[in-house]
Amino acid sequence: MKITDVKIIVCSPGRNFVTVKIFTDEGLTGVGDATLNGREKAVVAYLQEHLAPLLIGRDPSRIEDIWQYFYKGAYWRRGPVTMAAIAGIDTALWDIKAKAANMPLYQLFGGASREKVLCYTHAQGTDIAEAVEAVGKRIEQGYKAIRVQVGIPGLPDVYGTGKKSVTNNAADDAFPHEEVWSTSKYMRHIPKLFEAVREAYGPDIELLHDTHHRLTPIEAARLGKDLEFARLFWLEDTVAAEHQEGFRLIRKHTTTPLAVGEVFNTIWDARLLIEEQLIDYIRTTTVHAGGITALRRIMDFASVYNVRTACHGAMDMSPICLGANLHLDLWVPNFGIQEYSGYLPEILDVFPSAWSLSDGYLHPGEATGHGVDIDEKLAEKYPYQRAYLPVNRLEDGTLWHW
Ligand code: EZ4
Ligand code: CO
Repeated sequence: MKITDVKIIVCSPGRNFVTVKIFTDEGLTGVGDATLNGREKAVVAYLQEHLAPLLIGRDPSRIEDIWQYFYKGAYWRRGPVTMAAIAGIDTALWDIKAKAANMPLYQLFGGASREKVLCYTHAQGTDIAEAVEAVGKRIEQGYKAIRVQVGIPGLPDVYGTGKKSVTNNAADDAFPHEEVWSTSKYMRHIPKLFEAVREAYGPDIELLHDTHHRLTPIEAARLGKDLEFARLFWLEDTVAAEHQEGFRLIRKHTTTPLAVGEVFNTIWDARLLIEEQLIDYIRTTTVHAGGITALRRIMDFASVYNVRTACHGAMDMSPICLGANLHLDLWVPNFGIQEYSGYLPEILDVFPSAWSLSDGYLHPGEATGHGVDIDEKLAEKYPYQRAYLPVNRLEDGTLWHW
């Protein structure tokens, strides 16, 4: 088999998505997600100008060699743009390989290790009462694990807690939305949120919380301690993990489980965190960590150290990324949980998917390949719109992590 053409498809059915479609001389095609939220066009250029031309005429079954060719062969390794571009190609090649084998992708990894994939979804509110109510709705929908975020008194709006932040898309603005942040106000309020949620729904429901990298290690240590009573499933992204050693300090002080890694691009970003067992869950996901080839390697490495998997799965990764993740999730022995924030109906129309959700569990389905496709005709109806995630500043105007 030979690769005959590579198409880069950009569409925006509510969110921007970059999709790689690879064509072969035997008529099989494969698709992969290459979306890098807020920097989409950089990946498009990287793919179109530098990678796609080098794929023509290659044997699509040589996935590992193609991965190494683009990773080692570039001299310039790693980085979100490079790794999202490689991921798009790699995912499309695995799709083709599984279709050629006439199997669902998880069979190529070694088959299913479980019947279904536990997922967690999001619930949020501008205040505690609203957040508690939102959790109740998610429980009614069958979810077993819920990430809860809440607005903070004294701060105008906080990412992931209100209407605007739910889509966090600035398509109608010329500039990213700017939010105001105060760590001390936040730290005082969050334990009250989880007191109220536990009070309302008891101990059985799994609860998670995401801090979006805004704390220092000692602040994270304190928050972890303050939340121990709530028995969280995890506390996510407490600090920016460029400084992996920072997690040693957090770990020393709290038994609240820790998750990090949605912005990691390679195994090297997580090496120390995993080797020293400084985290409990690694959040790397197919599209941002170099594809299935690279994510599988991270997952196997993590298994040696009892670190479990928890692929990032918010709406800014396409249903193709979720589909690919779910095949890994169904197989991976050290599976933890899969994030699932749901998709707008327009997105699901553009990306027909074999995966399904039932009673709080996902399943990748039994279609051959990874089971997700793109309706190119429909995608054309949703042209790209420049859009950004918000920006975060302290009350004095200092630009902050988020
Ligand atoms: O903010 O995907 O765990 N999920 C998250 C997401 C991220 C977005 C950023 O692109 O943190 O909501
Ligand atoms: Co997160």
